[in-house]
Amino acid sequence: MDTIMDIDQVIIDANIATMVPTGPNDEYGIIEQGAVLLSGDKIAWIGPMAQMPELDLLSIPVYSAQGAWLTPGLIDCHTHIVFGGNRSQEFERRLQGESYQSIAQSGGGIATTVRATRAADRETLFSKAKQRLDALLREGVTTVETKSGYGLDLESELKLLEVAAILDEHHPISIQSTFLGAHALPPEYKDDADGYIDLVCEQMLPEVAARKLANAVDVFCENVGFNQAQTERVFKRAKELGFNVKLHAEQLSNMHGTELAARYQALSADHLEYLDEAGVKAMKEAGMVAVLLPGAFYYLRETKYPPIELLHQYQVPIAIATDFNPGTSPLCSLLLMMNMACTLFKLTPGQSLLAVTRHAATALGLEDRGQLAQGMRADIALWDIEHPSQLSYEFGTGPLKKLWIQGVLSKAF
Ligand code: DI6
Ligand code: FE
Repeated sequence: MDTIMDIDQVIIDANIATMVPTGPNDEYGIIEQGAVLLSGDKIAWIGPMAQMPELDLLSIPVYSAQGAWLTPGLIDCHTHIVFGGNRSQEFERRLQGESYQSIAQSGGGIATTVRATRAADRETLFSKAKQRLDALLREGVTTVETKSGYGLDLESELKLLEVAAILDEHHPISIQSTFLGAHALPPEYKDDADGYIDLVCEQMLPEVAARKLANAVDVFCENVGFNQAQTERVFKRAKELGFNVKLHAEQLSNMHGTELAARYQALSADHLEYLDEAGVKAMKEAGMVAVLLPGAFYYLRETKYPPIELLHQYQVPIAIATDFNPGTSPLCSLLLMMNMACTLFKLTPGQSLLAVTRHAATALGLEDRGQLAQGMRADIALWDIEHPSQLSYEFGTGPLKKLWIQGVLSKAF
């Protein structure tokens, strides 16, 4: 048997949460007393040890999980990890009573980060973003999506995407880049949002496409961001250039951006606190993923909850992510987000693990990861836990024991 000869690593004596559900009562897809056979960067076989194909184990590295748990490597499907500076002083102002919006109106907020990002060199941007990726890696994260959007001119947006490409090359985590040129209005285009959208569509998008610097295109559709018509112009151009699209939608108000995103077959709509039933229905019909961001909800002390019940009722897949960014979610922990998704958004621990594995992969249009199954990427986390619900239940105990990314055992442990 060819496949068996190609096996180069074996993990035995593991309890496995495959995240391939076997029925309505098994959200984890559990294999007890299981084994995984790796061939290069892929999973060649997975199943109960009792059914494992015969192998010459003396010639292959064998890792015993000693009854600990394997899950797919976690996926953080919405972040903004590449930017300059930080906004701790604006945090102090917020604590003294100023609102996020009023700080933005006085020239702070995203504009503060744009100034710091434009001034930063590639090395500084790289080393700061690397620290954040290292923190996620220590929590079993193997894929991270990151957006541009703090440069807001051609050169600075390209700089952010180039840093993301260098991180992808030099860091074990797999990086998926999203172009978010339409994040906010830069100072040069104050009072001329349509003029800035011209720049995004006519210069930035073609350049990003030509240099293959992003997999997807996102827009901040909001009363403090861009309106429906502007969002649609970006989506049209992005689709012409072959990009997937996704949207920051209904975070602070209901702009009906989600329905627009559905018309453009967006992969996901993200945030969604102000989403209504028509929007949920549109997501279902378009096969979109709802990406919920409990860190931003918590950090802004939001009181309007995303329509969780409706999302469940219409069976819209839910993903969760850190939204790591300097303004509304400086929280670099996906395990914390899993806990918050349960405590704040009433997800079950099983739904929360699905939200950072299978559904997060779908939100990025990636079919080769997010589940442990034959043929998938060998992105595998080994946890010192007694049940996968423990990943959402407790926080701060560092339960990760080992991590394989594309079959390579990470050196961080
Ligand atoms: N929504 C958010 O929560 C962040 N961006 C966005 O579109 C906020 C970004 C920031 O304040 O820096
Ligand atoms: Fe975001």
